[in-house]
Amino acid sequence: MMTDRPNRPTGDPALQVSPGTAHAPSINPAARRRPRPALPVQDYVDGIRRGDRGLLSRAITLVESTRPEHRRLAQDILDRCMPETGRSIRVGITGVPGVGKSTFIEALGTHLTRSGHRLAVLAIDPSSARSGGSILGDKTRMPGLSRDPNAFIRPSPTGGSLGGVARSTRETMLLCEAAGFDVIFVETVGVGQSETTVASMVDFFLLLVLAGAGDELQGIKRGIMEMADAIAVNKADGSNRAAALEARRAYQSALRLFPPAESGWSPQVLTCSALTGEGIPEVWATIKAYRAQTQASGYFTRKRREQVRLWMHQVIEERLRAHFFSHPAVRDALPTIEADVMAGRLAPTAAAERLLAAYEDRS
Ligand SMILES: Nc1nc2c(ncn2[C@@H]2O[C@H](COP(=O)(O)OP(=O)(O)O)[C@@H](O)[C@H]2O)c(=O)[nH]1
Ligand SMILES: [Mg+2]
Repeated sequence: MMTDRPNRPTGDPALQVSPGTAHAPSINPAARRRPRPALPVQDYVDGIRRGDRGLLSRAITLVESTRPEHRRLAQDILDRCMPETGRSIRVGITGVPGVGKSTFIEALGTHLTRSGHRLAVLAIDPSSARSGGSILGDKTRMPGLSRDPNAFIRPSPTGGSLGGVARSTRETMLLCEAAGFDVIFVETVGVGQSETTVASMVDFFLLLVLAGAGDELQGIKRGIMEMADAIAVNKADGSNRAAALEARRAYQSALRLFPPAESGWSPQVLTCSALTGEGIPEVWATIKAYRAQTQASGYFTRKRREQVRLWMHQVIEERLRAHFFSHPAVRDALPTIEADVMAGRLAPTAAAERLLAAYEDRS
């Protein structure tokens, strides 16, 4: 067998350029199709530390992989990167499709990189496998950031549960911090459980909304508003400006009805235009004010500590659940017991006990 070792006397260079060699053309395409072999752990770590985007991307691919050997390697890389993590401000950004998230990230992002920040844009979109494209797939809405050497855009991993996507996004965030990115945006689409997940991994949660004809508060779940550290009414431009200011007042009164946040921070309502850039620096000023206030009070650090504690517990719960359901005894018994429960022949608690007993007996 041929190997990739360069000093092996196979005559590769001659084969590659010789038009009359039958085997040469088939060797290289085949070599390209092989998955790239993993590097030693320290190569990734050194690469990430010096901000090598290629190695950062490859490490993220390992983090997203489901193969056990990739996962182990990813954990080793993360382990060694840990001392370099945490020195960023993590901002979650949510809002319904069409509200202008991508345009907003482009506007605020370029504002930040121009003033010397390094920005990583990540996403959580568990629907991306189904919809066939990640919410960050529309890089056309971020033409500046896509080409910006101080910005790094990583779409949501496709497939997998929300828990799995969340885990890899959290770990990707840490790798980006180790690579020197000091601002992290985590984008999510305004549906389902993904907001709660994003809120659980960021310092600051921003909700983008639109002005509507008197129905501003419709369609936005109270729970999402309650998580927001700021609400920005986007598209406050042209003939929409007055309506945006009206919406701002409506959100301000709505927020006043909520109990005071544990952070001690009063959520702000702003207006902005991602298209014209108006109000964008003010959104950043609000984020910085939040950081200053909560760092001074100690809440910033407390919140992060609590987040990693909960993260650890989530990993344990997910691992145990997966172990339970993949256990042969459980897999064998589950269909019958489920049918018995659904037919009312067996009480749910008794059924669960039976399955747990089967799992514990044979594990
Ligand atoms: N007038 C106006 N249009 C905007 C603004 N921000 C985004 N848009 C437009 O709204 C549409 C959806 O924007 P997009 O960023 O893709 O929204 P996303 O689905 O939330 O990512 C696009 O046509 C944008 O050009 C804004 O501030 N003002
Ligand atoms: Mg978008």
